Amino acid sequence: MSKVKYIGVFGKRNAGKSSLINVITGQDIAIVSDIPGTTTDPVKKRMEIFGIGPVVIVDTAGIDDSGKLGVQRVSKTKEVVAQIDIALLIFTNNTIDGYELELLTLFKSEGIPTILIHNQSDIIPLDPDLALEITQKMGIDVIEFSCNEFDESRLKDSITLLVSLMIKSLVDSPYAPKTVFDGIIDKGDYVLLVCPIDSEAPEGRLILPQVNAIRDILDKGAIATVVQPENLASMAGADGFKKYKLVVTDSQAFDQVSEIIPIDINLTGFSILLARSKGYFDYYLQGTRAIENLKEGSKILILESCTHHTSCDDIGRVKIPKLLKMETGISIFEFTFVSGLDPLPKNLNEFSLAIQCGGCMVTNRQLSSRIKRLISEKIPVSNYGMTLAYCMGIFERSVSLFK
Ligand SMILES: Nc1nc2c(ncn2[C@@H]2O[C@H](COP(=O)(O)OP(=O)(O)OP(=O)(O)O)[C@@H](O)[C@H]2O)c(=O)[nH]1
Ligand SMILES: [Mg+2]
Repeated sequence: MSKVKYIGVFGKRNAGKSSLINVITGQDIAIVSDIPGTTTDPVKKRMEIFGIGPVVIVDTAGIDDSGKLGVQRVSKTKEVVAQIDIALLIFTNNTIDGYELELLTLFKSEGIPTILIHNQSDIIPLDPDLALEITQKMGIDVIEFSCNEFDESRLKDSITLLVSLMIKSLVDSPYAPKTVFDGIIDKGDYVLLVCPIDSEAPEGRLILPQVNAIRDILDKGAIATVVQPENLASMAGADGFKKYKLVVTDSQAFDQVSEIIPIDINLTGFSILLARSKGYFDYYLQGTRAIENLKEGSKILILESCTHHTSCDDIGRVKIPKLLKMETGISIFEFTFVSGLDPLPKNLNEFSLAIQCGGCMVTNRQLSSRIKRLISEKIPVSNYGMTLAYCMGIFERSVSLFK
């Protein structure tokens, strides 16, 4: 999965998009001129921004371009929207009209964090009342900028402010990849990982969520103990499991592990941590609680994001249907399965619940576009790990540490 962030720069012709890119990169990368329509095709530049890491900045043609070729350029500019993680929309002269509003609506519907940059403020300064109104109404930050700022330290301050807003937006983004244990463990903490090695475990290796967890524990300077469920009982020290800040188990061993690990020790599952790192976690939490509203004949959508992992296949197609029936006492549900990146069914509004797999094989963006569709249709969404935990009666326990 690519960690490079894509930053799109948009605005009318001559607003200063290419100039801004040159200023941010400190290089003469993009052609700048006072002839409107200088940039014709999206131009990508890869660079490193301190605090964000590797990024690709995409310069675009002006959104107010006209004529036959102009219309084609504008449609190319709009195609860029599907690729970006953050949008910088440049405007001047305190003017936000239909062109900017159309883009703002598009960014909003795509869930793309946006920053408005009032450029050429050396000619006409930003009206602070307008900035306040935009921020209050749309929740978007507006900054005053001038690419022609000759005072180096002032220019540097403006760029620093812009970068800090970009970092904030990326962190707030619904698909911001948090690392597995962000905000949960610190340096020196002990974490106990329960990884069953049974017929479903892949040959000679661990599965991706387990590997990611171990790596993140090491990155954070914490200490991992990795154990199979059957060795758990004999591991309890004189103080039980008190030294562990957290126990993480494969969801399938929830039952067994929750019986051994005392109730005052934090316990969660790999798939729950994975779901949290991929965004929409609160939506999954609510969605899982919708299991209690299921009725005889309710339609349930099972979303498998990979097509080849046999153990996941077994969880989605066999275990979850069986456990849901046992837990709810309802014998008839109608299950529909969607594999890989196949499109969602057309009759979405007929479903009472969707259950998404951990999504360890898809990008956050792919997962996100699917979840957003479900949200817009108001379909509750749970995931494999949370549903298994719910059916085993330990859902609230497995998510309590995130409250
Ligand atoms: N005074 C002033 N001029 C600026 C500023 N930013 C850009 N310009 C000038 O505005 C003109 C257009 O700048 P560009 O960066 O080419 O604008 P653009 O948005 O990329 O334009 P297109 O590629 O034509 O869509 C150039 O002459 C720049 O020198 C600024 O902050 N202040
Ligand atoms: Mg340009």
